[in-house]
Amino acid sequence: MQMTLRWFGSKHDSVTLEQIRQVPGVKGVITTLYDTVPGEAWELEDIRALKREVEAAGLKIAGIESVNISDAIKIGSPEREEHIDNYIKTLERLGQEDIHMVCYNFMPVFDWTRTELARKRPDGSTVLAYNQAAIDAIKPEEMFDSIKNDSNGHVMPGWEPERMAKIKELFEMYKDVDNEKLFANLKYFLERIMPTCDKYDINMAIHPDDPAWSVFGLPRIIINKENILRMMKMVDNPHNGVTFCSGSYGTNLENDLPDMIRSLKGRIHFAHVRNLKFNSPTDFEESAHLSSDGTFDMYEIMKALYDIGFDGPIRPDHGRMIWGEVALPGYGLYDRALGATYLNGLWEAIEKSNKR
Ligand SMILES: [Mn+2]
Repeated sequence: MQMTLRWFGSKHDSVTLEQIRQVPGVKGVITTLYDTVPGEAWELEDIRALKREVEAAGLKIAGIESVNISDAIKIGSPEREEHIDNYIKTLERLGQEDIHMVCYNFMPVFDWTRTELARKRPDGSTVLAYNQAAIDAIKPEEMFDSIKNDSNGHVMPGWEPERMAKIKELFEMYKDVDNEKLFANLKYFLERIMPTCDKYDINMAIHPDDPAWSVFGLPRIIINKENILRMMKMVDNPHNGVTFCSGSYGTNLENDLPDMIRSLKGRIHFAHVRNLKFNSPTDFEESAHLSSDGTFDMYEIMKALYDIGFDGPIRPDHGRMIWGEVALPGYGLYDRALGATYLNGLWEAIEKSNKR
């Protein structure tokens, strides 16, 4: 595996490449072009400029998170043809620049949902949290206001104001899209892009839905072992793969995370590893990475990744806000650096004990 951190670009991120470079074992970043619009092709020159900037700091681009999928592609409306053609152009240009992993998601309207961005834990740290009762009590448009007011002045990825201004319109667009239709539209998209992925050796890594169940009545398909294996079979190409995100699949306590990892051997192209602490099955918060601070056995998760021969990029995903840091919620430097170091330690121990 290659340890990485997500980086939101010099324009948006309070964490610098120079800081990331000093986290032990981190050699790459996961990033994207933040000013692009889903459905449009990325310019080669913009990709090159991003690459130059990252490489000048002594790091490499280990993958893109995300090249976003337009609503037309998810809904299956006529503009999807042009949007998929543009997606293919983006993939070709990434491949030409030696970038071979692309994360994306196929969630309608919301990329991810939390009800609190700064829940205080007993140690004084603040974390992102989710409470189903809070979701049930509000309308989607109110959800956006609470995210906006809670995000330390940053624009949260997936919650851009331009997009959220159209929220009612978005719900209307998805009204005829159920789980089966979403599966069919995903299959259509993947079949169109796979020849390009084969040509440029690009691993597509779908991110699970977060939380792993329907919110506000919207369809959700990338939520459990059964559905993800269905997706792997429906387009049976090794480039059609998965981002294994423990914190997203793990929102549903019925998901057996190590078992899911083992069943996806050869198809996990990217891993997000973090822990959650459950206060009840429908109320959880993002704890420190350490097993004993949360609900998951992080050793078993890393062991399963090791056992299937996982060699792709991995990142500690979200962290707590600690030591007075002010940053994008979930994406401060300090706790993610602790997370990376802990995961590196687990990996070293697993590797060495396996070789004895
Ligand atoms: Mn994730």
